[in-house]
Amino acid sequence: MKKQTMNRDWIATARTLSEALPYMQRYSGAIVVVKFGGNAMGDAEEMARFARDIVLMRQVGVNPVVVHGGGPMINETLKKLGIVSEFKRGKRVTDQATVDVVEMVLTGLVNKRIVQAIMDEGGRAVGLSGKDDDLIVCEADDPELGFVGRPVELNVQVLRDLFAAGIIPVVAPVATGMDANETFNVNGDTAAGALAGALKADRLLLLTDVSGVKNVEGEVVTAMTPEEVRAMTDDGTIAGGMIPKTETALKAIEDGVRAVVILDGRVPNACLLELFTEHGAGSLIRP
Ligand code: X2W
Repeated sequence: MKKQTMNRDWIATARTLSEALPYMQRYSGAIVVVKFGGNAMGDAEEMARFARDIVLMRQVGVNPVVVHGGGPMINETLKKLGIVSEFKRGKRVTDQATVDVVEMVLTGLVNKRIVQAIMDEGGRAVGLSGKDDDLIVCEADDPELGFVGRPVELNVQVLRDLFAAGIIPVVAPVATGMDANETFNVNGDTAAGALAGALKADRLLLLTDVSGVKNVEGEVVTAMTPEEVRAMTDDGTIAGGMIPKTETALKAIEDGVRAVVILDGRVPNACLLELFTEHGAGSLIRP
């Protein structure tokens, strides 16, 4: 009995691989930007599973770019240091002391953990922030928010150089300014959308801790056009924390990204489910 069950499992595994072939062919050479939010990161095991998916993508010829967040990790360090932090319209009000902590936590702790996790799974990863090779140059987003940046110039050649070398770029959303010595804190979704737009990426995957965009009945909408997203925002169906994500998605599509998917990063192998199976995951937004 036991032997038979085992045989069935292996046959199913082989079939899954076989069924993935058309998807692997479709995405071979594609650029896929993956936003890995702080809330989607979870424990070491979940981090390892995410890293494994990214390494698999690279292995089958996809060019993945990981853009990470780390809001909860920034909160924890600010708390330890006794620095009070508040958010306005989903963005952290960032003074000089805060931007120093943001840069330390994101480009240090969080970025290197992800790089290490990818290396541990047998991939090659290099971590960089928006400052490296002037990848993301920002202007102040809104005077009320302090050192929060809005990307105005993207220099993505360094990412293409890394793709050509088979290296997975891991980007921390900290940017440089137009003036010397400026440092900006950039919302992770905004940074991922801007990079995906500049790369004209085939896919932008926004990994979060909700299952997707929901309709009035509370069901996840699996496919939407930008027009439908606008209508659902106008009538209040899309609200709260989902708004910055759908806004990022619409802007990325305007900039030339082929499709954006908002999906639950806590679902095991979320990226593989989306890219390499018929099932897909979360909400796909495409013209
Ligand atoms: C974010 C950057 C990190 C981020 C912050 O300071 O929290 C702004 O709000 P998640 O984990 O993706 O939320 N920056 C301007 O986006 O992290």
